[in-house]
Amino acid sequence: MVMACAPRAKSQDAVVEDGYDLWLRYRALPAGERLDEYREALRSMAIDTTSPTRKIAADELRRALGGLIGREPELVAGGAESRASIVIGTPSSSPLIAGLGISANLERAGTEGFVIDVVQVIDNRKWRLSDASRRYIVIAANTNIGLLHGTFAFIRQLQTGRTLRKLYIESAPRISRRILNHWDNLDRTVERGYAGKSIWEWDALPDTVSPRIIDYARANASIGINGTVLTNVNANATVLTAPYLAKVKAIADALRPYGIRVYLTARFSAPIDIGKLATADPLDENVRRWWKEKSEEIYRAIPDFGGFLVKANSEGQPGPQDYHRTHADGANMLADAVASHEGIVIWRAFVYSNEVPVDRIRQAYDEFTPLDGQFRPNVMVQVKNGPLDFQPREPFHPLFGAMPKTPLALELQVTKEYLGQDTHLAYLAPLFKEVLDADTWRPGEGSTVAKVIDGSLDHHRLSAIAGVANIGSDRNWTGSHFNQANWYAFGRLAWDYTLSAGDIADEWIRATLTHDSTVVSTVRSMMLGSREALVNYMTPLGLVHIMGRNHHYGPGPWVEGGGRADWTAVYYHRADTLGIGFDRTSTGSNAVAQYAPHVRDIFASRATVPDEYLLWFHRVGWNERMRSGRTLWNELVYRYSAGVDSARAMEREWNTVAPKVDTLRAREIGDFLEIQAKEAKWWRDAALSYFQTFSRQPFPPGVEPPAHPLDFYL
Ligand code: GCW
Repeated sequence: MVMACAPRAKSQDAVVEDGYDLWLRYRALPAGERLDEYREALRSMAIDTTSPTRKIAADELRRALGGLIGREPELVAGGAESRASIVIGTPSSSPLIAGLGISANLERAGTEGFVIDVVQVIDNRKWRLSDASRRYIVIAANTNIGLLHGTFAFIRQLQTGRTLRKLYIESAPRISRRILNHWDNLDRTVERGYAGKSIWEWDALPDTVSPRIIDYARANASIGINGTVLTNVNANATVLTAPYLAKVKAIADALRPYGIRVYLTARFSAPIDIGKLATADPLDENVRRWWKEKSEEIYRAIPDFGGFLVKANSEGQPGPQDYHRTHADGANMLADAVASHEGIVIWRAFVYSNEVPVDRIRQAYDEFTPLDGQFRPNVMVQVKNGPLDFQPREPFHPLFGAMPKTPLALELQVTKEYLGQDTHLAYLAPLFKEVLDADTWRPGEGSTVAKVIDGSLDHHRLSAIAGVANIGSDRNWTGSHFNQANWYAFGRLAWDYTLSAGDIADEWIRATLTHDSTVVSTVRSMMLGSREALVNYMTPLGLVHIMGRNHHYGPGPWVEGGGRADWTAVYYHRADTLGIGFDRTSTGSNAVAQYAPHVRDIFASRATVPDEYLLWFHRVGWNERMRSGRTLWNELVYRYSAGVDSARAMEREWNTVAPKVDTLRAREIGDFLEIQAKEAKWWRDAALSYFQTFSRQPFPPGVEPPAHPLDFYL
């Protein structure tokens, strides 16, 4: 039955676009010079498909060209490589590539990178192309995985309409482990997931591996993600039992040809939960043996198992402190269990004790810095971008400048727990870049978080970045079309954090939505402004954690009481009739002292602290003057209102380009932007009505008053 409200397909809709194809959409490129160039240059390919990964690369390229230029390349038989227009291979799979003399370039590509070049080969010597009549596009790598990455990068060139004439790309990932963290439970619920159920169909596994897993692998490989933690950090030891390990093995086998390794979360009490031991004390011999044997069992099934991710002694999870041992004792015990297989342990620094302390955000630093230097070489400590919890904006975590002897992994949240979840458009590349580019100033200027986590600053062998996944069983994978861009941006930045947020948005739009230049530029500017808009209408000027209790979606600045103070809003904003903000300078909790002196001084002084972190570090009187010349109260009203204006503008801008986008997605995106604009006003009105009870001041003239009295919002 066709429902009355079903959108009528536009005449140009060839197929119903529902978002399933992500950025691997491969719809026909628009007619024009570029398409002609591609059709001329890309007629045939030579690739030895005897390896599963090379076969995947070949199939992907065939599919991409079939869609983008309307013609699949002919596969040239082995031995006749020089007749093909695209040659894909490693020096050992391709005699032509072996003879190209590009070993220095390939050396830089490492084990996962690649080289793409346009070359002419005459008498087995390589010539740069000038007026040549015969040229090859070469996708070369040292490994099959490198070839797959190179193939996807080449496809990206076509999707973004770049010329092939001067093509030369040499690329290798800056961070070696680029991992998604799924907070997926074994009952297929997803903690902080807003896109349906978990994609891991545990009941059907291991006999059936859903085709969605293969598409998940393709999507991740296309952006260079090479690891996935299947299970929630609030862990269930059942995943470590034999029947579940058989299921995990089936997933690992499916992901392996795409260069993706599987990791699991380890519940610290597993030796008790499933091992019948009386203790999980990390120094107990039986416990150590149990983990060793468990690890051997895992590696027998999954020889390239990545290792364990652990949340311990945090928010009620068991951990070594239950036995008066340290985080290092716990991590090292697990590290010893996986070391002989080159496994690693990723130990999370997101810890805070059950006794509510002076200032929760100080705790990870206080607990972990004394342990620097005590971890085994195969332990990484994974630190969230900010010291609190994935807020719309936080300053960078001070641990990034404080543990030089320990390889640190950066944990970002791709799922937008505190940023409007599935409905609101908030493109996160600017947030990710903000933390990657932040300068810790330890030991000196230029010591950015990016250089800490890529291992270069302190010469670590291990490097990692993690993104808490936003992926689920929803047809469009991520609950909204725009949320796909955050998965994409995470992968792209994990591979190369020097890419710009704008360029990544551009790629994503062209691959996912359309090539129409008006749509591209409109959507690009919407995306780039979206996170700042959200910060303004939710938590301007350094406010944090004023979302509703537990769900963290709508406004809840009035939330107080309940189990623990540091789960309430009032703990964080501290508003009263005198002012608002958390004093983290030396007159308050002094958390600012956790930064290097240069950074500390900037944050600690009212004269130099950036506006965006003002109320995070300072308590400010309602009538104090801001840089803008406005009083704090008026500035707050101004920022909240600016956020609403931006959300409304996004809705309007979308409506101008929506007719150029396929019907279903255009409508779904439009619906969510409408919700966002309404909810931005809800946020503004609720928060300002509440804060007004403290400021006791009117709204400045000309400002739209809240739609309802405060009671309405509570
Ligand atoms: O962001 C908070 C979430 C919890 C989460 C926790 C964590 C997995 O509200 O749902 O638990 O952080 O990162 O461990």
